[in-house]
Amino acid sequence: MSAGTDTARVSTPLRSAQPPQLRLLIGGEWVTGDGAPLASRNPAHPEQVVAEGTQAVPGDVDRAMRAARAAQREWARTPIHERGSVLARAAADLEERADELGLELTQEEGKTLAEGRGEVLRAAQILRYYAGEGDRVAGEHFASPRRGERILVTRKPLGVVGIVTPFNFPIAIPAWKIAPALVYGNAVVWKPASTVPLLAVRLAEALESALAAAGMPGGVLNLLIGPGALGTELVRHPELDGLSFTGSTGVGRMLAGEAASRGVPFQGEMGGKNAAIVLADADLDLAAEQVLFGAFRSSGQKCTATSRLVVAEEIADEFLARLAARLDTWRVGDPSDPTVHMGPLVTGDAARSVRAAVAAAEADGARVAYRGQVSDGGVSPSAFVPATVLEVDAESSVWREELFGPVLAVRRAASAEEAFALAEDCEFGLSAALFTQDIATALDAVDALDVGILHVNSESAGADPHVPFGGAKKSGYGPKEQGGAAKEFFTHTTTVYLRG
Ligand code: UN1
Repeated sequence: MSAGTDTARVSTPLRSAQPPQLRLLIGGEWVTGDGAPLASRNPAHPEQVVAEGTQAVPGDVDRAMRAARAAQREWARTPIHERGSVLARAAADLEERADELGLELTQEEGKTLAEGRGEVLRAAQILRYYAGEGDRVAGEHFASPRRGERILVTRKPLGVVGIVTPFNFPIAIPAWKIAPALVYGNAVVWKPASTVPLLAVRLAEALESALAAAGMPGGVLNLLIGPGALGTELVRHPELDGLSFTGSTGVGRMLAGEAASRGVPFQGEMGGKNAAIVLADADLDLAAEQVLFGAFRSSGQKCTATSRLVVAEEIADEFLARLAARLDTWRVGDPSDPTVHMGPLVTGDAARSVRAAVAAAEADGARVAYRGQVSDGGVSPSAFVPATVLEVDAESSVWREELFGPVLAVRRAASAEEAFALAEDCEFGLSAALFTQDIATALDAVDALDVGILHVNSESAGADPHVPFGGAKKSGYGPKEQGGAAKEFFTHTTTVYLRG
């Protein structure tokens, strides 16, 4: 942090007359972007501007990368316990402001108040987990075949890493990338989704204030708000030492290709088309509750959301009836109303494309097993999609393509083997949920399903910070995230042959 830099918060609370102003963070300075104007809007009330400002221009990537490079060495020389303390301080800040930031998240992204506040607290929990890394991280020590020698393997940061994050967890996903990047001694240039810039500013404020309070140089964390082209600029920058991305498979593979052509390590968390498999022996009430949570919380906008259901033929009608009964009590409306279970999608455009996919599937013969309604009349309907359950065949696009909306595609299976085969009939492999009371069947599923995450008797979404997170097939590329997997990605090793 350069002397005299104002580290006070740059934005004002949401309910003031003026919406909070968006700023970029480059080299420890909060600056106005030279790019096009940007306003984030409340998808439930699109006339409400949640935050506004201007975007970064491609040249800002170079400024941010240079600032990160200049700061990285000193940051890496700082003891890991001190780096961890910076994260703990930012976590405390987020916890203190969880109500305020949770409401802003709800207003900017559209998830419910409980989900918004929960996500802020989850981001704090992730920062706290990595804050403790100083007490855990260890190298290795090997015996040497030569007398008088020991061999040590020690871990070092990659250097300057790029982080590119999606809209759907505007603060938790950035936290679970930025926290390990920082604690292992990397400097960061972060490009969040431009639909959720205010929450990005909020996380960057918390981290930058904590960095400044610890006397760290400006430039350890840089925030660039702007269009997708900034991500391309980032991956092509000669100073880049690693890139971590969450988003669509198409963009991820493009960035992975660019990174590979420059020899830059890449970590990609991409799409999902996750199946819940409900077998005949399942606890049907539990399964109905968990399938509902998995498919419809956050309006289905999670890469881990349940978007396919494979249900055993003999209980299929009964199960769909129980799911429908629960959906009848599922309130869809203004997500800032605490009695509402599901809000809008992130934008009207996102909702339009999901509605179009559902209409196309119906025209192709999909049968509507359930369609809910928007229960709250006070919202603008453009960004809303009702909870929808469709019975489909194997060719249906809603069975194959990731929609990122509250739509569940259903097929019936005659046996557990057929159910696993239907679930596997998919190009994605992020997560799956299996509902059965038979442990042997559960163990069969571990072998039969090519997924990164398998839930037995719980919903397909969710992730803990201390265990690996990531997918197979089109869902992932490169090392996984979280826990020890994050250490693998954000560090490399030096093998030291040590003779006295
Ligand atoms: C969760 O399931 O709680 O983009 C997290 C996503 C995932 C994160 C899922 N990377 O939805």
